[in-house]
Amino acid sequence: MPTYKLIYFDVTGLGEAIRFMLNYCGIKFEDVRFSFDEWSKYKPNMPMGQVPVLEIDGKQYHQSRAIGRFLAKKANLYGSNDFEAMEIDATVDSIEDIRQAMTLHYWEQDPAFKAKLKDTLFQKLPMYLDVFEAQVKKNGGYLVGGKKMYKLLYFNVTGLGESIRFLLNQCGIKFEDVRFTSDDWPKHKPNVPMGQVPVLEIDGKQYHQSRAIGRFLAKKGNLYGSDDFEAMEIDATIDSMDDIRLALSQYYWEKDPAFKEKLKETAFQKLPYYLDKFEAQVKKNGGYFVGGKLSWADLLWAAYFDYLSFVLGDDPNKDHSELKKLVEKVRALPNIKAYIEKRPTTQM
Ligand SMILES: N[C@@H](CCC(=O)N[C@@H](CS)C(=O)NCC(=O)O)C(=O)O
Repeated sequence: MPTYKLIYFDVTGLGEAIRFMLNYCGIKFEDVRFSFDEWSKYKPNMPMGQVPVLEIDGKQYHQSRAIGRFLAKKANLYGSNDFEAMEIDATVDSIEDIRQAMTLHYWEQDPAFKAKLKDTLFQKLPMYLDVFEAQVKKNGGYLVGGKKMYKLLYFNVTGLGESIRFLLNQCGIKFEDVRFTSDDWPKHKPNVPMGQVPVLEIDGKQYHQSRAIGRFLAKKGNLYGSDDFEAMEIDATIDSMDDIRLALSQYYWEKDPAFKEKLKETAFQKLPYYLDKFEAQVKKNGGYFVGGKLSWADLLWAAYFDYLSFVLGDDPNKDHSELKKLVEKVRALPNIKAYIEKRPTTQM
């Protein structure tokens, strides 16, 4: 885990947005604050003799907006595409223009010049506020991009839908959790892309395939690793989890007794091998499946817990202490815990 240190005065000013973003990203950081009297001690050691400065693993990064942009990308707060990113840049720059006008006026010592700066500021300010107000109104309560409407369509069970519910909750995305019974299913089947669910609707457009949806949300929630290598490891882990889920599902739902027995044999031969491999992986990665930190893979395994417990009639992780601890840890995450407490009780 990189170590972060933010160096700034003990005021809000230009440092506060960075403190907000670090907290929003869940990044632990040392919040180095000093008084104006102490500034001369720090100044010679800062890249442009100014703060805020963010130190990551001892390397210094400066310019508040460059730092902000870096963190915004990490937290998925930099729009959905290059156009939205440009709108965000423009908005941040306009906010900075008006903040600078305020700062110039406020700190000016010469009374005549201060009055002039005040005039300029108070001529500009209403226009800026009106534009920001209109922008937020137009964008459904946000400065850029607006709020998307999410709707998840799935059976009233955990199954393949549950990890998507976990991801949506973990990302703090509000969604309509549409759950239907098997009796209602024939009504829905003709209206979804491949006649299967889960389906995620975003602003009325339907997206299908649970892993495609999961990957999309994992990227949004910063749960898809730190680079392409970690993303590939997460994909491989998810695919292995799905291999074993599918083997168990095929056996469980098979009606032909002879075939069911055969499928059971195959699945139960595979299961300990998969669990041992997963256990070793979590042990090697400091209590998580990939990269020593929370990812989509951890959420998926914790979400499969209910379905696998139902199919096996037992806790799938009972003989694997690392997996057991991981599942407990994920299910204790504040957003996941709150969701589990309020979700409907289902048969599986
Ligand atoms: N590969 C698909 C599989 C989807 C799937 O098998 N969905 C099942 C529910 S878990 C379904 O829709 N069954 C009803 C049907 O096929 O009519 C995914 O991961 O989304």
